Amino acid sequence: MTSVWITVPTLNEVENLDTLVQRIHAAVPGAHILVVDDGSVDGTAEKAEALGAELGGIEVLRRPRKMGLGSAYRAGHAIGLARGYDVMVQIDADLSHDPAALPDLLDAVERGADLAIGSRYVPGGSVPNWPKHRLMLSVWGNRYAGFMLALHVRDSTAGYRAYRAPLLRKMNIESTHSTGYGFQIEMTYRALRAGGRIEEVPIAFTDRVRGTSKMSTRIIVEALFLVTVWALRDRVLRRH
Ligand SMILES: Nc1nc2c(ncn2[C@@H]2O[C@H](COP(=O)(O)OP(=O)(O)OP(=O)(O)O)[C@@H](O)[C@H]2O)c(=O)[nH]1
Ligand SMILES: [Mg+2]
Repeated sequence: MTSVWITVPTLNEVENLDTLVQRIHAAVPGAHILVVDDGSVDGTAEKAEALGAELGGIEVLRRPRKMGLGSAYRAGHAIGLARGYDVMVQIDADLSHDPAALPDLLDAVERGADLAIGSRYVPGGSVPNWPKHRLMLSVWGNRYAGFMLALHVRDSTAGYRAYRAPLLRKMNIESTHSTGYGFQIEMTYRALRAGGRIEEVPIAFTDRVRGTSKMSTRIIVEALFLVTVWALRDRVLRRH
């Protein structure tokens, strides 16, 4: 049977954790959860530890301060790989990514995908609550990244993913430095360059109901800047 390792990055998500864990357990009963907490001040790490003691199959990596989303995934995936898990999943803690879609992502991997992306922009995918300007920013950001890096992926900034271990190993994730959207795009780019087969699975991305967003303009600007740098380096200057 396929073993599944799920990394959940958290920064002050105590209000969402209970529901998230229950829904993950309901969707994929045998999955192991690692909460990577960056010094939350609302008791997220303590809550995660309590849930682990109560339910089992949940552990917490406590880090002292906010180190960024990319760094949280690098740490989480690396531990899952080192422990020999078959599939490494990443999911936001704020319930924007519905755990009920996990079986769809895992089915895609089971059918042969090396990376399954929970995608808002393939037929059947949606973002029901976003205001028009946010949707446009995301859609055009994705088009820019797709065009510049020849990704052929509709939603390369998506954070809801399942990686098969051999691909993740080939991607040398520890040598990435980006964070936020830039990190998701870099990982997509690396997956393709490592010869990975990517499948996009439609999801509905709902806005967080509880807690506060950590998204910032800086993260968007960083992503656009990095995409431009990678494209110039690899495509225009043809240095591979
Ligand atoms: N460990 C860790 N987790 C983080 C960090 N920044 C954000 N997160 C978590 O990453 C997930 C996504 O962050 P969000 O604040 O929801 O950002 P977003 O989904 O891009 O933006 P929204 O649409 O506004 O929610 C959530 O589970 C956060 O708690 C960080 O620096 N470290
Ligand atoms: Mg969110």
